[in-house]
Amino acid sequence: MTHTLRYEPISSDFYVRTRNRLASRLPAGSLVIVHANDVYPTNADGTLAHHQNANLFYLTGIDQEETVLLMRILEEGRHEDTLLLRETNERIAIWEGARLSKESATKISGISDVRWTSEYNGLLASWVPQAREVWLERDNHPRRLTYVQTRNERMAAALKASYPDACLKSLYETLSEMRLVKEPEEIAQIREACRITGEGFVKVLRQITPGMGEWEMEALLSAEYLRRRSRKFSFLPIIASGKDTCVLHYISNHKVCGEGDLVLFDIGAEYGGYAGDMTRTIPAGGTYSPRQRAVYEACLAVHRYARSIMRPGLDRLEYERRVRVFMAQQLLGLGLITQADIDVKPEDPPAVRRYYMHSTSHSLGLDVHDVSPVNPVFALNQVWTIEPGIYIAEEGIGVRIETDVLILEDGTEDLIPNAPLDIADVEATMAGKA
Ligand SMILES: [Mn+2]
Repeated sequence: MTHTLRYEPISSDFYVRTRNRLASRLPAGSLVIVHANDVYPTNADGTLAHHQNANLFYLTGIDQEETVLLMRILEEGRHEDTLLLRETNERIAIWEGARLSKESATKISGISDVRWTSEYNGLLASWVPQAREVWLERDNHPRRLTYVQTRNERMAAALKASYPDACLKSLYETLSEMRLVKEPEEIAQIREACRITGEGFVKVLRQITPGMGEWEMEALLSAEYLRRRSRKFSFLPIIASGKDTCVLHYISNHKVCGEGDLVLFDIGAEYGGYAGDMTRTIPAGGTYSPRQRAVYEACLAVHRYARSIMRPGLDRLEYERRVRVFMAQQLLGLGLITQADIDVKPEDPPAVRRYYMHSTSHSLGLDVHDVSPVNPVFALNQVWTIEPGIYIAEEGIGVRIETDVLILEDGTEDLIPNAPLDIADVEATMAGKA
């Protein structure tokens, strides 16, 4: 069988169920409008690669620019869905390759009413005035960039101008709640993204030697990911040696690593639109120094503690607080903070943030930092990262250890079990003994 996509797509049943669930959460008389993300220009006639709007992909499985989903919610959650596609023609086929036909779009999404985007304005003219509420895709993430107007925001503004009486609502909260809990089909995709992420890393780990460029390690990883049918890194990879292990979002990957350096890899492969996300911190020369070993062991103890308390029913902010309390003891043991620092506020010592300035866990899914409510309660079938770090800038030692876990009834499953975690396993892998 020939693949039409690089990845194995989720079956249309999933997208049908997802739209049913969304419809059941919205009042009758609602109109839902979700657009694809824009293709962003660079310079001259250049563009960035298209990156699909995660909510459109979540509701349709369609990974093509200029796509629009319209849903009309009738009584008792019944709904009529329409998919609008960029009309394909011979010229587009010659220059860019075939675009989706109406039939193939139906097969992917389970939506039978597929039309070309030329019908869009006519449909809006008849459906918007009838709708009691118009629900739009808005990115309300507190840390989103706001200096670029997204396609969804631009269309929202145009809609407001054309239909000033329409009651516009945001889908953000509802879709964030839905996406926090993963369906079995999504877990399978994330599992594959994580498998690729870990397997590719282990292959590369065996080839690292002092004198290698961070960019060379990035090239090796990219090859391992792409040959496993990932389309790209799920985020810009951080491959930081020496003092840059303490730079949280170092992405230039331009240095040569030295004999005694640690190298921090914060990397992930995407698969079928879903993200993997892992961090390992390894000794370039194959053996940790005594101080590097002590910091690594402390970070690993926090990692294990965090994993041991993550379970259904615990809310995220309380979890993060407990991890910081545990971290305080490790920082004390390393001589980085004092008992007096802890005594200032034992239930959440502020001194911890001197060496550990980010949070331990974020939800993972279609987005690397997946959308979720502000303080979610951990529950079955959520996927979270666990990524404590200790950053000692004055010593040039930064260690972060991250894996992705699926929340089970009474604990968690590590989705990247094959990447070495213990010092002995890291060193044995690098020595070619594991
Ligand atoms: Mn992460």
